[in-house]
Amino acid sequence: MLKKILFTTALLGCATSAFSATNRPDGYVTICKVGQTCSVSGSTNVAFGAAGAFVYKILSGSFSCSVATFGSDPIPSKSVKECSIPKNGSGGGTSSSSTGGNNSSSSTSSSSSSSSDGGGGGITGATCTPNGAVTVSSTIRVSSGTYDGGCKVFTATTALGDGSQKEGQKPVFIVEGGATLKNVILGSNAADGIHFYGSANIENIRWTNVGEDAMTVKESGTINIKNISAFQGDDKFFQVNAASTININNCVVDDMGKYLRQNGGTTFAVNVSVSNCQISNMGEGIFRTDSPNSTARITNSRLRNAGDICIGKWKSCTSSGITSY
Ligand code: ADA
Ligand code: CA
Ligand code: CA
Repeated sequence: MLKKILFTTALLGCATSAFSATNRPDGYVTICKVGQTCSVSGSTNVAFGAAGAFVYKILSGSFSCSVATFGSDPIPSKSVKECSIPKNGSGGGTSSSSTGGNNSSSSTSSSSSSSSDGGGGGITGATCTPNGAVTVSSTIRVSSGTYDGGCKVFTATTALGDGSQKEGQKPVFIVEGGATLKNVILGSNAADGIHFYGSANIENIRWTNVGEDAMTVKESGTINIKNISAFQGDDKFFQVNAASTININNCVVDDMGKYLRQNGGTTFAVNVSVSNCQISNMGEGIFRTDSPNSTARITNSRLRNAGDICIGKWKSCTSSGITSY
């Protein structure tokens, strides 16, 4: 919470600088503007937009800062849009005013507003473009079938919590009984995120500003998660409070204390498998447990400033196909 207050203060302090503070997400720095060619040193989650509305795409090398590159226009009413990258993420971008479109390192494939694809080994994270807003003052319960959020931005009211580090906040969504939640953007107040009771599936979910934590397993089950992005947590991304099997494929997670924490002092078995993820800026690390019965593995993923992969007494904790960037 303190970090968020400091961030906000810092942003307010910058309001008189060349670019409006809201032309990039919190914690991002502008590298070029629409119509320019810019470049990043490695695959980087680039934000494109203005006035608080952004689309994101993982790009590397040189690319054109344009609607074509990102596949959609997050805010058609603003002609000046900016491309920005996480401040302490990529090794910095350079920009040039050349508008020549002869670079091809970034594809122009679209990220349509309802797509939930991703897989296939690529790391794209979530692909939603904001498509309306929903204010959530009581938890949305998904108990069967599929709940399609239509890429709307779901923002909690204080009836659920304030998104700080206070325990006891309510989730924005509960997913249970093998149901599926997809195509959701969690807005500036994500309270206690998404809770799982039993088996559940989620896909194409973006947390713009993780609240107390992003996801919690509350009752045992198998949780399948794909195509997600999450930013700006303070402590935990994924809190696991019951024995479970967790599969995560294709994620982009930046700026948390840790990626996954089995509830402190518990010894039930959690089996977690993470693939095709980009994880950056974890204060402590990736997997933490106190349980000698739990297993974790991460494969085919990219890490930057992600701390230790394995913390605590895992039965086994392995990694392969890891690159740092
Ligand atoms: C902390 C707390 C637990 C539980 C957990 C959570 O780890 O000690 O009791 O509340 O957070 O689920 O957020
Ligand atoms: Ca907690
Ligand atoms: Ca919590």
